[in-house]
Amino acid sequence: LWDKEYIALCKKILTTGTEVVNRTGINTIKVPSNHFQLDIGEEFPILTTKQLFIRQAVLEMLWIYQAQSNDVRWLKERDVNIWNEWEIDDKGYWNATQMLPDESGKLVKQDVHKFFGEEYAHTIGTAYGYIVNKFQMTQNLIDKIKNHPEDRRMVMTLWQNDYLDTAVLPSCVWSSEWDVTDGKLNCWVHQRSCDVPLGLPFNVTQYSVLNCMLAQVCGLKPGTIDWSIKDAHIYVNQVDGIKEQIRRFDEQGDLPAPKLWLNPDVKDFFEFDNSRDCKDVKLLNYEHLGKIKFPIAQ
Ligand code: UFP
Repeated sequence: LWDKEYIALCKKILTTGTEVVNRTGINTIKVPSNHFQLDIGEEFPILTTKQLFIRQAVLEMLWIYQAQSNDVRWLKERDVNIWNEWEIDDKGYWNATQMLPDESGKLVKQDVHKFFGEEYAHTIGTAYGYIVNKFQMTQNLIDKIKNHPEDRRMVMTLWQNDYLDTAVLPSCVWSSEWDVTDGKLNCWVHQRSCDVPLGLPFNVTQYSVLNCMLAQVCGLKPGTIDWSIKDAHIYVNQVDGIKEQIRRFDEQGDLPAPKLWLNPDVKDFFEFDNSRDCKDVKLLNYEHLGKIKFPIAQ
Protein backbone atom coordinates (compact mmCIF):
# COMPACT_ATOMS: atom_id res chain seq x y z
CA LEU A 1 0.00 0.00 0.00
CA TRP A 2 2.83 2.38 0.78
CA ASP A 3 4.38 1.73 -2.63
CA LYS A 4 0.99 2.48 -4.19
CA GLU A 5 0.68 5.83 -2.36
CA TYR A 6 4.29 6.62 -3.15
CA ILE A 7 4.09 5.83 -6.85
CA ALA A 8 0.84 7.83 -7.11
CA LEU A 9 2.66 10.86 -5.70
CA CYS A 10 5.57 10.38 -8.12
CA LYS A 11 3.16 10.19 -11.05
CA LYS A 12 1.29 13.26 -9.82
CA ILE A 13 4.55 15.23 -9.69
CA LEU A 14 5.72 14.10 -13.13
CA THR A 15 2.37 14.70 -14.82
CA THR A 16 1.09 17.85 -13.06
CA GLY A 17 4.22 19.35 -11.46
CA THR A 18 5.98 22.60 -12.33
CA GLU A 19 9.73 22.98 -12.86
CA VAL A 20 11.22 25.60 -10.52
CA VAL A 21 14.61 26.95 -9.42
CA ASN A 22 15.70 26.62 -5.80
CA ARG A 23 18.72 27.28 -3.61
CA THR A 24 20.56 24.07 -4.61
CA GLY A 25 21.11 25.04 -8.25
CA ILE A 26 19.39 21.87 -9.47
CA ASN A 27 15.82 22.53 -10.53
CA THR A 28 12.95 20.53 -9.14
CA ILE A 29 9.59 19.49 -10.46
CA LYS A 30 7.21 20.27 -7.63
CA VAL A 31 3.62 20.06 -6.53
CA PRO A 32 2.50 22.42 -3.74
CA SER A 33 1.20 19.77 -1.35
CA ASN A 34 0.31 16.16 -0.71
CA HIS A 35 -1.23 14.09 2.08
CA PHE A 36 -1.61 10.39 2.82
CA GLN A 37 -2.48 8.13 5.72
CA LEU A 38 -0.94 4.73 6.43
CA ASP A 39 -2.06 2.12 8.94
CA ILE A 40 1.26 1.01 10.38
CA GLY A 41 -0.43 -1.46 12.72
CA GLU A 42 -1.69 -3.22 9.60
CA GLU A 43 1.41 -2.98 7.40
CA PHE A 44 4.89 -1.65 8.09
CA PRO A 45 5.72 1.02 5.48
CA ILE A 46 8.99 0.46 3.68
CA LEU A 47 9.19 0.61 -0.10
CA THR A 48 9.50 -2.65 -2.00
CA THR A 49 9.85 -1.10 -5.48
CA LYS A 50 13.37 -0.14 -4.41
CA GLN A 51 15.62 -1.27 -1.59
CA LEU A 52 15.78 0.98 1.46
CA PHE A 53 18.48 0.72 4.10
CA ILE A 54 16.59 0.69 7.37
CA ARG A 55 19.75 0.67 9.53
CA GLN A 56 20.63 4.19 8.44
CA ALA A 57 17.04 5.43 8.67
CA VAL A 58 16.68 4.11 12.22
CA LEU A 59 20.06 5.45 13.34
CA GLU A 60 19.30 8.93 12.02
CA MET A 61 15.97 8.86 13.90
CA LEU A 62 17.70 7.69 17.11
CA TRP A 63 20.32 10.41 16.64
CA ILE A 64 17.54 13.00 16.71
CA TYR A 65 15.06 11.63 19.26
CA GLN A 66 17.11 9.32 21.49
CA ALA A 67 20.68 10.68 21.54
CA GLN A 68 19.20 14.16 20.87
CA SER A 69 22.40 15.10 19.17
CA ASN A 70 23.37 17.45 16.35
CA ASP A 71 26.91 16.03 16.15
CA VAL A 72 27.67 14.56 12.72
CA ARG A 73 30.51 12.49 14.18
CA TRP A 74 27.91 10.42 16.09
CA LEU A 75 26.52 9.31 12.72
CA LYS A 76 29.89 8.84 11.03
CA GLU A 77 31.07 6.58 13.86
CA ARG A 78 28.12 4.37 12.98
CA ASP A 79 28.80 4.46 9.27
CA VAL A 80 25.91 6.78 8.47
CA ASN A 81 27.16 9.44 6.09
CA ILE A 82 24.00 11.28 5.06
CA TRP A 83 24.84 14.48 6.96
CA ASN A 84 28.53 14.77 6.01
CA GLU A 85 27.94 17.56 3.48
CA TRP A 86 26.22 19.67 6.13
CA GLU A 87 28.86 19.32 8.83
CA ILE A 88 30.22 22.63 10.16
CA ASP A 89 34.03 22.48 9.97
CA ASP A 90 36.41 22.51 12.94
CA LYS A 91 36.77 26.31 12.73
CA GLY A 92 33.02 26.79 12.93
CA TYR A 93 32.32 27.44 9.22
CA TRP A 94 29.91 25.76 6.85
CA ASN A 95 31.13 25.60 3.27
CA ALA A 96 28.89 24.93 0.28
CA THR A 97 27.77 26.21 -3.10
CA GLN A 98 24.25 27.61 -3.07
CA MET A 99 21.93 29.73 -5.19
CA LEU A 100 21.59 33.03 -3.34
CA PRO A 101 20.29 36.50 -4.28
CA ASP A 102 22.90 38.91 -5.70
CA GLU A 103 22.69 42.74 -5.27
CA SER A 104 19.79 42.95 -7.72
CA GLY A 105 17.95 40.14 -5.99
CA LYS A 106 18.55 37.59 -8.75
CA LEU A 107 19.45 34.04 -7.67
CA VAL A 108 23.02 33.20 -8.65
CA LYS A 109 25.37 30.39 -7.72
CA GLN A 110 27.73 31.46 -4.92
CA ASP A 111 30.27 29.85 -2.66
CA VAL A 112 29.03 30.01 0.89
CA HIS A 113 31.51 30.22 3.76
CA LYS A 114 29.21 30.95 6.68
CA PHE A 115 30.46 31.29 10.24
CA PHE A 116 28.28 29.56 12.80
CA GLY A 117 30.70 29.65 15.74
CA GLU A 118 33.39 27.33 16.99
CA GLU A 119 30.98 25.84 19.48
CA TYR A 120 29.14 24.34 16.50
CA ALA A 121 32.19 22.57 15.03
CA HIS A 122 31.27 19.12 13.65
CA THR A 123 27.55 19.70 14.11
CA ILE A 124 24.65 20.84 11.93
CA GLY A 125 24.03 23.78 14.25
CA THR A 126 20.77 24.35 16.10
CA ALA A 127 18.55 21.91 14.21
CA TYR A 128 16.97 18.50 14.80
CA GLY A 129 18.51 16.79 17.86
CA TYR A 130 19.70 20.11 19.26
CA ILE A 131 16.10 21.34 19.43
CA VAL A 132 14.75 18.04 20.76
CA ASN A 133 17.32 18.15 23.54
CA LYS A 134 16.82 21.85 24.28
CA PHE A 135 13.13 21.31 25.01
CA GLN A 136 13.41 17.70 26.25
CA MET A 137 10.79 16.82 23.66
CA THR A 138 11.10 13.02 23.68
CA GLN A 139 10.95 12.75 27.47
CA ASN A 140 7.94 15.07 27.65
CA LEU A 141 6.12 13.20 24.92
CA ILE A 142 6.67 9.78 26.50
CA ASP A 143 5.60 11.14 29.86
CA LYS A 144 2.34 12.46 28.38
CA ILE A 145 1.58 9.31 26.40
CA LYS A 146 2.11 7.15 29.47
CA ASN A 147 0.46 9.29 32.12
CA HIS A 148 -2.04 11.44 30.24
CA PRO A 149 -2.97 9.65 27.04
CA GLU A 150 -6.09 11.85 26.80
CA ASP A 151 -3.91 14.96 26.40
CA ARG A 152 -4.46 16.90 23.18
CA ARG A 153 -1.24 18.89 23.35
CA MET A 154 1.19 16.18 22.36
CA VAL A 155 3.19 18.11 19.78
CA MET A 156 6.90 18.09 18.97
CA THR A 157 7.92 21.18 17.01
CA LEU A 158 11.42 21.24 15.61
CA TRP A 159 10.73 24.55 13.79
CA GLN A 160 11.80 27.09 16.41
CA ASN A 161 12.14 30.62 15.05
CA ASP A 162 14.87 31.65 17.48
CA TYR A 163 17.13 28.85 16.28
CA LEU A 164 16.73 28.97 12.50
CA ASP A 165 19.67 31.29 11.74
CA THR A 166 22.16 28.98 13.38
CA ALA A 167 20.80 25.83 11.75
CA VAL A 168 22.69 24.58 8.68
CA LEU A 169 19.42 23.07 7.46
CA PRO A 170 16.18 24.02 9.22
CA SER A 171 14.37 20.75 9.89
CA CYS A 172 12.45 19.43 6.87
CA VAL A 173 10.24 17.06 8.82
CA TRP A 174 9.47 19.70 11.39
CA SER A 175 6.56 18.62 13.52
CA SER A 176 4.70 15.62 14.78
CA GLU A 177 1.43 15.45 16.69
CA TRP A 178 0.47 12.39 18.67
CA ASP A 179 -2.67 10.88 20.14
CA VAL A 180 -3.84 7.70 21.81
CA THR A 181 -7.16 6.22 20.69
CA ASP A 182 -8.47 2.76 21.60
CA GLY A 183 -5.06 1.62 22.84
CA LYS A 184 -3.33 2.72 19.66
CA LEU A 185 -0.69 5.40 19.24
CA ASN A 186 -1.21 7.57 16.16
CA CYS A 187 0.83 10.42 14.78
CA TRP A 188 0.56 13.17 12.20
CA VAL A 189 3.77 14.38 10.63
CA HIS A 190 4.38 17.63 8.73
CA GLN A 191 7.18 17.98 6.23
CA ARG A 192 7.82 21.48 4.86
CA SER A 193 9.99 20.39 1.96
CA CYS A 194 10.23 16.89 0.55
CA ASP A 195 12.82 15.28 -1.69
CA VAL A 196 10.46 12.53 -2.83
CA PRO A 197 13.06 10.10 -4.26
CA LEU A 198 15.58 10.29 -1.40
CA GLY A 199 14.00 11.94 1.64
CA LEU A 200 10.42 10.67 1.75
CA PRO A 201 10.99 6.87 1.76
CA PHE A 202 13.55 7.34 4.50
CA ASN A 203 11.43 9.77 6.55
CA VAL A 204 8.23 7.69 6.43
CA THR A 205 10.04 4.52 7.48
CA GLN A 206 11.91 6.24 10.32
CA TYR A 207 8.82 7.91 11.82
CA SER A 208 6.99 4.58 11.55
CA VAL A 209 9.78 2.94 13.54
CA LEU A 210 9.60 5.78 16.07
CA ASN A 211 5.84 5.29 16.39
CA CYS A 212 6.28 1.51 16.87
CA MET A 213 9.03 2.03 19.47
CA LEU A 214 7.03 4.58 21.45
CA ALA A 215 3.95 2.34 21.30
CA GLN A 216 5.96 -0.59 22.67
CA VAL A 217 7.47 1.30 25.58
CA CYS A 218 4.09 2.82 26.49
CA GLY A 219 2.18 -0.46 26.33
CA LEU A 220 0.21 0.53 23.22
CA LYS A 221 -0.20 -0.74 19.66
CA PRO A 222 0.97 1.28 16.67
CA GLY A 223 -1.92 2.93 14.84
CA THR A 224 -1.96 5.30 11.88
CA ILE A 225 0.53 7.77 10.54
CA ASP A 226 -0.75 10.78 8.61
CA TRP A 227 1.81 12.52 6.45
CA SER A 228 1.34 16.00 5.09
CA ILE A 229 3.81 17.61 2.77
CA LYS A 230 4.36 21.15 1.57
CA ASP A 231 6.48 21.31 -1.60
CA ALA A 232 6.81 17.72 -2.73
CA HIS A 233 9.54 17.61 -5.36
CA ILE A 234 11.72 15.53 -7.62
CA TYR A 235 15.09 17.03 -8.64
CA VAL A 236 15.45 16.97 -12.43
CA ASN A 237 18.50 14.72 -12.17
CA GLN A 238 16.38 12.12 -10.34
CA VAL A 239 13.67 11.82 -12.99
CA ASP A 240 15.20 8.80 -14.76
CA GLY A 241 15.46 6.85 -11.50
CA ILE A 242 11.85 7.63 -10.61
CA LYS A 243 10.67 6.59 -14.07
CA GLU A 244 12.48 3.27 -13.54
CA GLN A 245 10.71 2.84 -10.19
CA ILE A 246 7.32 3.68 -11.73
CA ARG A 247 8.01 1.14 -14.49
CA ARG A 248 8.80 -1.52 -11.88
CA PHE A 249 5.53 -0.82 -10.10
CA ASP A 250 3.45 -0.77 -13.29
CA GLU A 251 4.98 -4.02 -14.54
CA GLN A 252 5.42 -6.00 -11.33
CA GLY A 253 3.34 -4.25 -8.66
CA ASP A 254 4.52 -4.11 -5.09
CA LEU A 255 5.75 -7.03 -3.01
CA PRO A 256 4.29 -8.15 0.34
CA ALA A 257 5.33 -5.76 3.12
CA PRO A 258 7.94 -7.04 5.59
CA LYS A 259 7.35 -7.19 9.33
CA LEU A 260 9.17 -4.90 11.72
CA TRP A 261 10.68 -6.72 14.71
CA LEU A 262 11.56 -4.71 17.80
CA ASN A 263 13.26 -6.45 20.70
CA PRO A 264 10.28 -7.02 23.03
CA ASP A 265 12.50 -6.83 26.12
CA VAL A 266 13.14 -3.13 25.61
CA LYS A 267 10.70 -1.17 27.79
CA ASP A 268 12.50 2.17 27.80
CA PHE A 269 12.90 4.15 24.57
CA PHE A 270 16.36 5.29 25.66
CA GLU A 271 17.52 1.67 25.90
CA PHE A 272 17.00 0.72 22.25
CA ASP A 273 20.44 -0.20 20.96
CA ASN A 274 21.99 2.66 18.98
CA SER A 275 25.26 0.96 18.10
CA ARG A 276 26.27 0.53 14.48
CA ASP A 277 24.22 -2.68 14.17
CA CYS A 278 21.00 -1.41 15.74
CA LYS A 279 20.49 -4.83 17.29
CA ASP A 280 16.99 -4.24 18.64
CA VAL A 281 15.46 -3.51 15.22
CA LYS A 282 15.06 -6.02 12.40
CA LEU A 283 13.08 -6.28 9.23
CA LEU A 284 11.67 -9.75 8.67
CA ASN A 285 11.14 -10.99 5.12
CA TYR A 286 12.05 -7.76 3.33
CA GLU A 287 11.55 -8.49 -0.36
CA HIS A 288 12.34 -5.68 -2.75
CA LEU A 289 13.15 -5.02 -6.38
CA GLY A 290 16.70 -3.77 -5.75
CA LYS A 291 18.55 -0.53 -5.40
CA ILE A 292 18.01 2.63 -7.42
CA LYS A 293 20.69 5.25 -7.07
CA PHE A 294 19.52 8.88 -6.74
CA PRO A 295 21.79 11.94 -6.60
CA ILE A 296 21.41 14.22 -3.57
CA ALA A 297 21.23 18.00 -3.95
CA GLN A 298 23.07 20.05 -1.36
N1 UFP B 1 15.07 16.69 2.76
C1 UFP B 1 14.05 15.76 2.92
N2 UFP B 1 13.95 15.09 4.11
C2 UFP B 1 14.83 15.29 5.15
C3 UFP B 1 15.87 16.23 4.96
C4 UFP B 1 15.95 16.90 3.77
O1 UFP B 1 13.24 15.51 2.01
O2 UFP B 1 14.69 14.65 6.20
F1 UFP B 1 16.72 16.47 5.95
C5 UFP B 1 15.23 17.44 1.48
C6 UFP B 1 14.11 18.34 1.08
C7 UFP B 1 14.84 19.37 0.21
C8 UFP B 1 16.17 19.53 0.90
O3 UFP B 1 15.06 18.82 -1.09
O4 UFP B 1 16.38 18.27 1.58
C9 UFP B 1 16.17 20.67 1.89
O5 UFP B 1 16.25 21.89 1.22
P1 UFP B 1 15.45 23.19 1.68
O6 UFP B 1 15.89 23.51 3.08
O7 UFP B 1 15.85 24.25 0.70
O8 UFP B 1 13.98 22.86 1.63
